[in-house]
Amino acid sequence: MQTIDRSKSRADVVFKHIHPNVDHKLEPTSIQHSDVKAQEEVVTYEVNKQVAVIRMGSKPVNAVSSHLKSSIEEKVSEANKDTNVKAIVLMSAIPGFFIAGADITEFKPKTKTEDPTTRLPSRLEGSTKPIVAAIDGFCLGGGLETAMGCTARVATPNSRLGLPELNLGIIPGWGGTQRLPRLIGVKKAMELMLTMKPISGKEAHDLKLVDQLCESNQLLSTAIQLALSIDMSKNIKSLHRQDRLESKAELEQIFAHLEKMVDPRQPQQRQALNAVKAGVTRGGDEGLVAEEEESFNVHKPTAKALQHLFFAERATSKIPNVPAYNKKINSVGVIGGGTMGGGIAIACLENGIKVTLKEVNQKFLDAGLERIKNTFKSKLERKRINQKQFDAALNNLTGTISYEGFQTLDCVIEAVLEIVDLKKSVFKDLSKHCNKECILGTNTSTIDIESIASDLDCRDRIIGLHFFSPANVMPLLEIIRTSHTSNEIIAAGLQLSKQLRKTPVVVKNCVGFAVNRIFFPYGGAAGFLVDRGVHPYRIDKALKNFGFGVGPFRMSDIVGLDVGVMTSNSMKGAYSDRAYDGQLKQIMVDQKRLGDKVGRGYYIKGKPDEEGIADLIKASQNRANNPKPLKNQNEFTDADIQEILLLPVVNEACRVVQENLVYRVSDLDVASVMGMNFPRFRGGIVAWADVFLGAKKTFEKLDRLYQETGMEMFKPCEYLKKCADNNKSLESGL
Ligand code: T1G
Repeated sequence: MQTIDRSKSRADVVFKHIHPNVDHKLEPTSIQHSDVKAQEEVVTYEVNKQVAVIRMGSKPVNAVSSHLKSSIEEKVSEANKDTNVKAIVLMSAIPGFFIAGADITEFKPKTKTEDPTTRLPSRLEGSTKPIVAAIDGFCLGGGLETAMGCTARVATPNSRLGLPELNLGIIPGWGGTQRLPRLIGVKKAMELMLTMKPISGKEAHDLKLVDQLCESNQLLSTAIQLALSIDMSKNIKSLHRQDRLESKAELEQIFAHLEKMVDPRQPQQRQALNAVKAGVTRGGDEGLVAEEEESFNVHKPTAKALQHLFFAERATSKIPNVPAYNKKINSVGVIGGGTMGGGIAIACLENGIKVTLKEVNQKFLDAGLERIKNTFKSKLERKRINQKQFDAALNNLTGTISYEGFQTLDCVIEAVLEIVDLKKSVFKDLSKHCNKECILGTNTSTIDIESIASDLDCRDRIIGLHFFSPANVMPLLEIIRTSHTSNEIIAAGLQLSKQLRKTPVVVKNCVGFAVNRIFFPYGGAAGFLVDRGVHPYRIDKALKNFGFGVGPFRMSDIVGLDVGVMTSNSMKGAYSDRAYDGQLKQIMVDQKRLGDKVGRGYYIKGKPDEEGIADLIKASQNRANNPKPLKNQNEFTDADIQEILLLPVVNEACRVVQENLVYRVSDLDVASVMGMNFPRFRGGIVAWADVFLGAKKTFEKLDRLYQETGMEMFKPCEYLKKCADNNKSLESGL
């Protein structure tokens, strides 16, 4: 397996932080990571109209490393001593970024609490001369905390300000839990922290977080003017303001509501709330100490998992030997106007790409076009888009029942029925009607892509572009390369995913690709448990409690049980040894319980139907080959059920690694989170096993299940065994 050389990358530092005992010397590749030199921090100092202008230029995003922190502090101290200087402006030299936060690559588990007054924002707040933060672009986490330590803030309307720390499993640790509530009130401050979504400069100004708004080209002059107008004798520090906090009665209500809102599975949420409460009741100074204590006690596995995912998401598009793709994809042909084709067309249109929709006849074409138009109409009605965006999208849409115009297309994506011969004939046509550079994509989810193109001379341009339903919503794009797909076409696929604002995961051709392949034992294990006497609703509840939006049976209803039977048959065909041949799904289909599309599946319109499915479950149990009950199944905890369903998925993910089908193990974490809604706060399927169980325990648990059941899906694969035997993490890519 090719793996990225992490020796110079920021991901390396984080990886070592996540897996301190893992020696992970990996094969060198041609990937160019931003190297250490590119991270060198440049902080400049100049005096302009008696104002010291301090500019931060630490590429790529002004993440505050310990070095950048001390450089800023040095310059502020210089300005305070400089008798020619009356005030200070802190701004960025990097377009688009004020500060993206503390440097995550420097995070390491704390061994003791630190003095919170040594943090950058407190240092700035201690300046005797006024400091104005001039913000143009991202101002996140430690960046916003730094800006709040300044005496005042100027921002451009489109800047993005927020405290996304909870998304990394930590809490704002540089006074954010203290200063933000005092600047905008507890209610709004907690909302910003819990949603983790940044707000615009304009919204920040409306909330009085920002004192003045101006355009980019006025930023410096506006900041200088504001800085010179501040009278420090009248200034109240953000940490000590009282005037914007809600009344005592309001606060009681707000806190009571927030108590119910925080997710116990994500302890960082409660910890942020604790720190805010402490500050509001005991004052900002004591609040800083409380924040430091809460920061020190964050749940380390959750923080590790989330920080791992942050870098994993950014690594998926780095594929060795893939050249830069300098063109834009302007036009896409979509073959087939059904659910998937329609969704793909919408995704393209939403991102300014022209779409030619092709169908077999006028009736189907009209229906397909109508569905797409209706989606945009509904978006317009719900004010998700404006009239201009609506017109632009529909002007970019054309339909055809021939291949006329296909010569000029940049890319074609086939989304016809899952019938091999039909797909083959489509690609034969495409090889004739498209130009020699056109990307030829198939959205198949079950058919071997090699076989579709086996006798064509355009095999190097054929690629799998596997969207997840609804294609215009789900954030993952699986890019499948066959043994013939060229690196140029992989680059084009990555470019398409970027234009569609999706996260790509590149995977080599195999049945099920990454997501369906690794998750096929999930459904199998669920069916197996039902046949051993565990109720589907009990299983759904356990998986919901784990963090999935819905459990496997409710998911089956949403996807459609007939679709589920088709997919599991194709997986069973390819991986029969590890499949569970349960009958429940087929029995449901035979009873026309196809799921939400007919209003009846395991649930009726989403509501439990215990009585309705009782006989069907019995029928399935009677047909099962080995109805031996599992030990202690009446006492099964949520964790038992979760492990029985998810450990075989970890096992299959390890097989995918063993078979060298992905470029790095963490790609499977991203695929599981983005393609299957695996809970992000568990870090992804492999990281979950690594961080929360460890390879050895994962091996032991699977092996015990294998011994108990004799089912191959539980038999630990070679890769997993090797990691456990060698005391390596599953992410190590051994
Ligand atoms: N530290 C280190 N590296 C970072 C970084 C950070 N905070 N933010 C981004 N990078 C790297 C990233 O890995 C990538 O590297 C490159 O910059 C470009 O990023 C004290 C303790 C700002 C919205 O959570 O959300 O402050 O892959 O590809 O799409 O309480 O980056 O090129 O090698 O994502 O334009 C809180 C994290 C930190 C913000 C830009 N801050 N960053 O998105 O580019 S904790 C965050 C982002 C904190 C305080 C606590 C996004 C972005 P490479 P990119 P982008």
